[in-house]
Amino acid sequence: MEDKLNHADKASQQLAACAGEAHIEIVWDRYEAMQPQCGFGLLGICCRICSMGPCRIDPYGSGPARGVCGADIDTIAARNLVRMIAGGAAAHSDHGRDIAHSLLLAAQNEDSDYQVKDEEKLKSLARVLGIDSNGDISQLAAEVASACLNDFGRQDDKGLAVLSMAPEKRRKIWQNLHVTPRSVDREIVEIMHRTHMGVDTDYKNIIKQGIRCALSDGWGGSLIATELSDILFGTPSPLRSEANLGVLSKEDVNIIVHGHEPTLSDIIAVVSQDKELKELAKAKGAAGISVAGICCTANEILMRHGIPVAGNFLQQELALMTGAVELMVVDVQCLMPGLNSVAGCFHTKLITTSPKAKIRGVEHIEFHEEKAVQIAKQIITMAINNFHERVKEKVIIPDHKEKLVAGFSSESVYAVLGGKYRATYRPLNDAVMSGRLRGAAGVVGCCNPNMPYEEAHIKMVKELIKNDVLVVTTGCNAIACAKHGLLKPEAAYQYAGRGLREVCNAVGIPPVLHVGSCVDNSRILIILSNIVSEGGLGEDIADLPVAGAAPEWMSEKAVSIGFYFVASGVYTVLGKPLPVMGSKNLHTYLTEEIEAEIGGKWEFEEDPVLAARKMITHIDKKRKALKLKPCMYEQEKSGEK
Ligand code: SF4
Ligand code: MSK
Repeated sequence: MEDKLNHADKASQQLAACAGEAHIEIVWDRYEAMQPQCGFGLLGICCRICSMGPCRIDPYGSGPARGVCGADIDTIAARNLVRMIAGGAAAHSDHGRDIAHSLLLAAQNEDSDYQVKDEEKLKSLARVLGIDSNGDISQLAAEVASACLNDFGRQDDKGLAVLSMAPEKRRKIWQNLHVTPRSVDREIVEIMHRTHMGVDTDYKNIIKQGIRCALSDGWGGSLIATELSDILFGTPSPLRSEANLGVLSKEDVNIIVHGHEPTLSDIIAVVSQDKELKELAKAKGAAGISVAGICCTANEILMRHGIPVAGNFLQQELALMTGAVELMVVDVQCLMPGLNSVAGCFHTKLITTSPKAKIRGVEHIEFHEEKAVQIAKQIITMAINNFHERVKEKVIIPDHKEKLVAGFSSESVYAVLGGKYRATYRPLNDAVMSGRLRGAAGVVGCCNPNMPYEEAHIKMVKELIKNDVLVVTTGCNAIACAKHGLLKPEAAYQYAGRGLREVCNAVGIPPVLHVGSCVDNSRILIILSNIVSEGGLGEDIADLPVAGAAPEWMSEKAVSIGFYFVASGVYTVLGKPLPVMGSKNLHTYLTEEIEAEIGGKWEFEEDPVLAARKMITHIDKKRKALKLKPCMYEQEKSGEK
């Protein structure tokens, strides 16, 4: 396990060692026990879609070249891949649907615990959807929520209403390729249909549907999740906070919220400030109540409330290893079933809240929007009442945390760059055009025990900012960057190239901008769209000097995210490859041929510095195509080297 944690933050190293000493099994132990993993699975060439199989094709030609039904290696790999897209798009989009329902409920019930927090954003989305934005706010919220819900189950072929937020040229490309998403649910269903035994066998045609489904996630379900969350919970603006396991408190009742959805966690963040609950905590011997987050639920409440982040995906069990967590409440996605056994070694109560995500043997308190405050109070009270069970001798809170600035959104980027009086992307476009900024990169995604923990995230981001590439980040990469000090404005002095440093200095931003949770990758799409509309950098996202990466990806959601970036025209790099390496044709299609059709393509590169260099080469290629001067301080840097 040690080699996987050599580059990890000190808090994770310390608690992983404690788990080892106490013989408490955590994710890295289970990963080691699972070796060697199935080569056919890794290469994507095992099919178990029907019961004539499972069928495995040997890519080196020994053994049958086709499955029992006659499916070849390309068909099998493509079908497996697009089913991953369907899984990822479903997760994001179901999240989006739930937020739309929450907004509708809030609009219809004046006693609701939720209310519209960003009326301007509501009106602006209403205009995008062709809804008259004047009049009563509740009425408007209901109309917008209904229009968004309609995008999940439309039966016509007109395309999602929210797609109008994409640049026109891009939408035309999708139309010509027949990949314009028609409805969010339909594209997921159609993947499941097409990949059923004996339906679509042409690997390129299968990938086409994968693209349509991924687009229905990025420009549909995820975008709806982000836009409506901002309307309901507030659009983030820059704020300060802290990250890493050292944010847990020795004296307070510690509550960790984990998962992805903001509906309960946002209320917990607010209700934890309740005077009566604070007094109850004091009466039980605690100094107060501390809330901290894990994974994207953490990002949601960090962005809007400045609630500190305890950690990312691979730290969920480590957080419990502190022995200082009274209660961990989870909603959906990225929850390790192994949490329960670690919690069982301590006094920690683990609570599930979504009917979609129960864990056997774990107490379930079902969340209902209609009783949001009541349920939040019930959960916080449980945590307070559990404080006296904390065993002081077992408490190990690492002395490691980092300061950060988060809360960037497509709107706050406008305001930060353009100033209070003239919110605009012009300074950003000008900085790119003058060569002060070389370009921008979205570095996002999970962490994975199959790679040294966070090494690729940090090395890649540092290499990019050193070369004047502004980085925008979400999800677990954002938390990794926070823990390693890259979300502080001061990081620009330490790590950024001269051009990026000048830009960061001028507007007081870090060289890495945290734009939110996994669904908030849609913010990156909107930022790219806004840069195109601002003018001077081409007419389409594919023209921009930008690139994307998920250096330590793990989940199906990352596959869907990657595909919607590629399909939006972005060169996108993964650390470990997609499970397509068994199919030469599919691999060549995704990493080479697809670019001519859609403007973006995949790259697989495990070395994070080399991967960053490839992204920079791509960015330079795009600058050249736009006839822009090379990066302003390039000469100077080559002198330094
Ligand atoms: Fe085998 Fe074809 Fe069935 Fe897949 S669909 S398991 S390749 S017979
Ligand atoms: S939480 S999907 S491990 S980024 Fe969104 Fe992190 Fe990946 Fe989950």
